Amino acid sequence: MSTEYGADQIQILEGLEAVRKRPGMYIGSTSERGLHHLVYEIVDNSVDEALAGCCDYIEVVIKKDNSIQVTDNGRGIPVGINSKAGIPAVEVVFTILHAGGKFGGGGYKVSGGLHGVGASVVNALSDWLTVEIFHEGSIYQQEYRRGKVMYPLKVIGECEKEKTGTRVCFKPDATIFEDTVYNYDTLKHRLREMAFLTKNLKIVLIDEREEEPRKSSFHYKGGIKEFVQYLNKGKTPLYSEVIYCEGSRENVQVEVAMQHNDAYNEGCYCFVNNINTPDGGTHLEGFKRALTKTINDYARKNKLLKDSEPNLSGDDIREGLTAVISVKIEDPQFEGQTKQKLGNSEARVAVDNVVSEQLTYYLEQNPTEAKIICEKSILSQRAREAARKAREMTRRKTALEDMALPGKLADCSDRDPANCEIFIVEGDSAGGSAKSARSRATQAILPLRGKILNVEKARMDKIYANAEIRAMITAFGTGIHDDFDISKLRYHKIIIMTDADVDGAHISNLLLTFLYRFMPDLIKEGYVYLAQPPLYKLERNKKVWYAYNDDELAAILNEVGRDNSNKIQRYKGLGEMDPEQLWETTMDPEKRILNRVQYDESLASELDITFTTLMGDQVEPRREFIEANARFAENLDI
Ligand code: TSJ
Repeated sequence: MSTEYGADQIQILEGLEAVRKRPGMYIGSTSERGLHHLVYEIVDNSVDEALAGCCDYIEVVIKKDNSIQVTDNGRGIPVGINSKAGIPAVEVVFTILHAGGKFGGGGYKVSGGLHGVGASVVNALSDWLTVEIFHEGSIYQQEYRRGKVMYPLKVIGECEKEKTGTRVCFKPDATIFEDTVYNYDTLKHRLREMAFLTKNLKIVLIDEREEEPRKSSFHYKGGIKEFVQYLNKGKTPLYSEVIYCEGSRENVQVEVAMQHNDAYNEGCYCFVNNINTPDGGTHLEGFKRALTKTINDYARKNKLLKDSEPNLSGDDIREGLTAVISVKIEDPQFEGQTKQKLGNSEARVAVDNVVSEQLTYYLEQNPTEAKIICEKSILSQRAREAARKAREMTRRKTALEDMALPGKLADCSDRDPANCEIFIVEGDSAGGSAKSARSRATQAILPLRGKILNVEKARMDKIYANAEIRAMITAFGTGIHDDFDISKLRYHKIIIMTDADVDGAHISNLLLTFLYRFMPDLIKEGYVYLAQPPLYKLERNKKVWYAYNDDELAAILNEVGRDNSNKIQRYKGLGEMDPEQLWETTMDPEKRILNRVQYDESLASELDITFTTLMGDQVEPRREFIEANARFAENLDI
């Protein structure tokens, strides 16, 4: 190392050394999540340049060795000497902790979100990093290893004077991260989100690891308006235009886009400085308050709601609503256990003001849409009232009959939920086989008849009245929605067992939709599984093999040899197996394969799309889903 380093440089190294010692403090974790966070941290800087109006193109490349290259066409990180540090501004950016943007021309970042710690942290956690700046006809370059400067900033070539921008390449340090393989879909999801949130910015993602490079390109002229259309894909909007409000109050920039569809669930997605806040916070509160008050005021003023009728509740108005709320704020405060909830009270006021003012104007200008929204809300209010009555009846009943379990349930005898599992089985005949095959102490069987109610297409009152749904609710023991209590769960494994064909996949997805909407915690806490019945049985000389997919069958055939004494049976459904086979292949905890259903918070908006795509009226997207559905489940040999 150079001996010419002064006190300043030593301090710098200590700063970055601290990052390497406790990476979790700076990027949350060193798991896959932290690894991807490095990319977002760099791209955020280019997005800030776009927000400043100085950049409209960002390219992210995953290189063959899992290093990352980010290029933008912004002004280029300043290369002039920073007077305070006595080194080029770009070197400050990469070597001084928390330098994020507070150098040079001023008036820079709004960002600095959850872990908005900047480029120096990425540098500290990279095996190597290089930066190239295109500025006034010259290409500047500097390189670092594990945060340490390799040589002073130098000019390595010339470029056209008009070409400006920044390119950063880095390779995450394999001694710090548990895994250094990038996931294309994870990056794709987040970059798409960033493109929606920054209108007119084009973001391109390229994966060079495969022979045939993959490429995704995101460019949305309509910004979050297009985000709402994307989220409503596969649903039927109640009016054609997305409603859009935009404005600035108390130093908070507010953007809201929304549109109702004919389904019954609400989806409000909130962002602060382009970062998702799944737990909501003050911006969401401001939005809800404004929406509820504005719609009620309009409905009363226009006699759509009679004086004798009660106000519409927020839930009524948000039934079937898809909304994106995006605020940009100087100093965001994050609260709650996972720091995913916005705390700044000025955001509440700002969103409330902007939405109240512009939505009132919109309703006055668009009476047809206004009427549709009010009427949908009134219908919801009536259905909610009917559902409340129905629910009270179920409650009273259960209190009286002491949790009367459904008649079709073959319960297990063990009373410790941790030992118990329940199989939700499609059809009475498979249910019968499962009942005789099961291990009675710990395995319960609940057969469901034929078609399961699609909860995306039904209102509360109908859902509560549905026999299959009531059977599941009482069997699980937890209650639903506000009454949900996971400590009352009667089985720690809820196993969906359906035929290994398209109909079976459809039924399991109807069941997953129900669980996702009514008992999401069961999925979040990992209690829900998909059974995996075999597709083939192979017999030869009284010996039997089972194959769970085509590759396995091929492998078995290779091993035992392909000749005429092989008897291959393709199972079309669970009903074709006798109880013994069903036990051996699908239910025996010692031998079976279970797939745990995944719930990824950061994918909530995507999940929503996938579920509705499947459940919606359009047949094409549904088929696509069934084929792609594997990504919900992770293979577990338990
Ligand atoms: F994170 C990072 F620093 F490594 C990084 C920054 C990475 C990438 C890919 C791009 C950038 C970046 C920074 N792109 N554009 C900028 N812009 C500035 O730093 C900049 C340029 C000019 C002025 C000015 O006031 O003239 C101010 C700033 C902040």
